[in-house]
Amino acid sequence: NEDASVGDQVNHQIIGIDPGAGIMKAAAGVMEDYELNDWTLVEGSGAAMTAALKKAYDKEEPIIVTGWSPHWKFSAFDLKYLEDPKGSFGEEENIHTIARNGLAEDHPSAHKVLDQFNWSEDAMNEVMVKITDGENPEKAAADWVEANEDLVSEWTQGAEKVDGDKITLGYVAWDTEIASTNVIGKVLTDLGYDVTLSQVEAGPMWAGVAEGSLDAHVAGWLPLTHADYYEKFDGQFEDLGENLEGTKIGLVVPEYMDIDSIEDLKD
Ligand code: PBE
Repeated sequence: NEDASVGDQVNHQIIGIDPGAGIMKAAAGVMEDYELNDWTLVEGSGAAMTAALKKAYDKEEPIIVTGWSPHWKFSAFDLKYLEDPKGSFGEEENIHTIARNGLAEDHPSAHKVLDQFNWSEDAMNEVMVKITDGENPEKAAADWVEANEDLVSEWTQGAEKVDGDKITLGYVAWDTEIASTNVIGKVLTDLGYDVTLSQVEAGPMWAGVAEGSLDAHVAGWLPLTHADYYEKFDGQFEDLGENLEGTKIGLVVPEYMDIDSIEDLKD
C-alpha cells in the first residue's frame, strides 16, 4: 500500500544482526534518539540480514536493515544509508587489530605481521565479493594473497618463518571479518604457523583475547562500534592500531524506497 507509512510498510521492523554486534547497540540508541518507540530491532545474523535484504530487493519490497561498509551488498544492490541528522551512529571509523597481551614475546613473527596488516576497502571488497559469489572463504583469501604479493610482503617484512607454532584468531561471522580473518590467517599459514580460525560471537571474541584463549582478532571497529568491549577489557589486550580505515555503520534501505532520513521513520 503506497499510502501506508514506512513503518506500516515494514511492520515497524528494522532487520538487525547478531545481538552482540556493536551496530545493534548503536541501532537501539538510534531508536531512542529518534523516538521510534513502536519499532522493533529484529535480532538475527549477518547472513539472515543479507538474505532478507535480497528477498525483499528481488520483489522490490520495502525493507530497513542495519548495514555497514565496506560490504558487498552495496555492489550487489542499489542501496542508500538513511541520513542520521542527530549523528547517533557516529562518524567514520576504523578497524583495529587487537592482540592478547604477551603475544609479542610468545610469537614475535605473528605479532609483527598482525601489527603491519593494513589494507584498503577496495581490497577487502575483492575478497568479500568472491565469497559472496560462492567461493569458499579460504580459497578466496588464498587467491587474493597470491595475487597481491607486493602488499602482503609489506605485512610480512621483518617477520621470520616459524615451524608449526600454533596461532588462534577469533572472528565473528560478519562478511567483513570472514574476509579479513581468512586473509591474515592465510598469510600467517604461509609463514609457517598452524593457524586456527575460531568463529565466535562478538563478546567472546573480545573476552577471548583478553583472557588469552585467542591470540588476536582483526575485527575491532573503533572508536564507537566496539567502545563497550574496548572499555570493558581495557588493559587486557594490545591495540595494534588500524588495519582498515573509513568504515561506516547505519540504517540501510534500497534506493527505490521513498525515504532519505531516519527522521522519516517516525509516523
Ligand atoms: N559490524 C561489522 C560489526 C563490526 C563489523 C558492523 C556488523 C558490529 O559490531 O556491529
